[in-house]
Amino acid sequence: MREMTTGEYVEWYPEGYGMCFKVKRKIVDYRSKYQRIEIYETTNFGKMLVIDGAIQLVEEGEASYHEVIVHPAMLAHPSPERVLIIGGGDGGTLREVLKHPEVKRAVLVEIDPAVIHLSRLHLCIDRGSFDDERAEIVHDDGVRYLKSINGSFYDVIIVDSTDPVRHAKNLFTEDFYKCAKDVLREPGIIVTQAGSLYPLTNDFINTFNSMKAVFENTQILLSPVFGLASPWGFLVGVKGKLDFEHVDMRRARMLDLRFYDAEMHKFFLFLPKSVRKKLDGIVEGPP
Ligand code: AG3
Repeated sequence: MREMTTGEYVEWYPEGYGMCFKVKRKIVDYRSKYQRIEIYETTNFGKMLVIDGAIQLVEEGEASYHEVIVHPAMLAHPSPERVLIIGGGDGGTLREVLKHPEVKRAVLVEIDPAVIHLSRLHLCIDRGSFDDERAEIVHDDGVRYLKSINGSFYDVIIVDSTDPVRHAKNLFTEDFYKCAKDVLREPGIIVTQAGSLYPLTNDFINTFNSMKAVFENTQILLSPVFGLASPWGFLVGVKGKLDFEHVDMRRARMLDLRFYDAEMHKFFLFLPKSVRKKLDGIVEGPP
């Protein structure tokens, strides 16, 4: 259940808690073929993108999401030349991926052209990345796209989707992870947003189990994302051998970042005790 009262935007999470912002005005309210897309101007944190009632990003806080979904995985890979982004129509993930000089090609598969169009028009997120010559935009369903790829092509796959409902549901399944593993070269790495860690929902646990059934090394990353129910969880799956815990921070220092550095990398890998306890036997937590 989500509601809007004058001057406030409230997102209620299904478990009965919420996230709210004071808003000055609504800039966009558009029903595309796939979903309802809204953009608001908040009083203090820039513009906010909302899809089907779920807050996707707030301009002033988006680095705490985009830098985390991108850089740990990109830096764990020795040469991330070919990157696939599924979802990510606002362009934030693409922007961060293209900061890496190793990238030769970044393909963004977004099912809904309206998200890209409205984000480019109203948000200050992509900062020109859609026009980068290394970027290619495809409008397709993520699973269908993966099944259309012949052989192993990508080094890194980043799933920057909405919550696991409706058309995004099949991006969180074992079948999806099998297809993803097939298109990854070795070593390869996949990262997906997976939902809030408080409370730890069955959706989160199911996604973790689906990924773990396919990728021999599966890890949870968390970040205090501003605008989402913090701490937000991300899952990482590794094909072949990559040291995800000790990444090359010299490469990170060359990037122009606001949120991510060596200290934060360590922080992302620590899970709260209660979460570890709940996942006991499923997840190897840090000591
Ligand atoms: N994508 C996923 C955020 C999930 C939001 N869920 C919620 N608010 N219930 C963010 C898109 C940023 N590129």
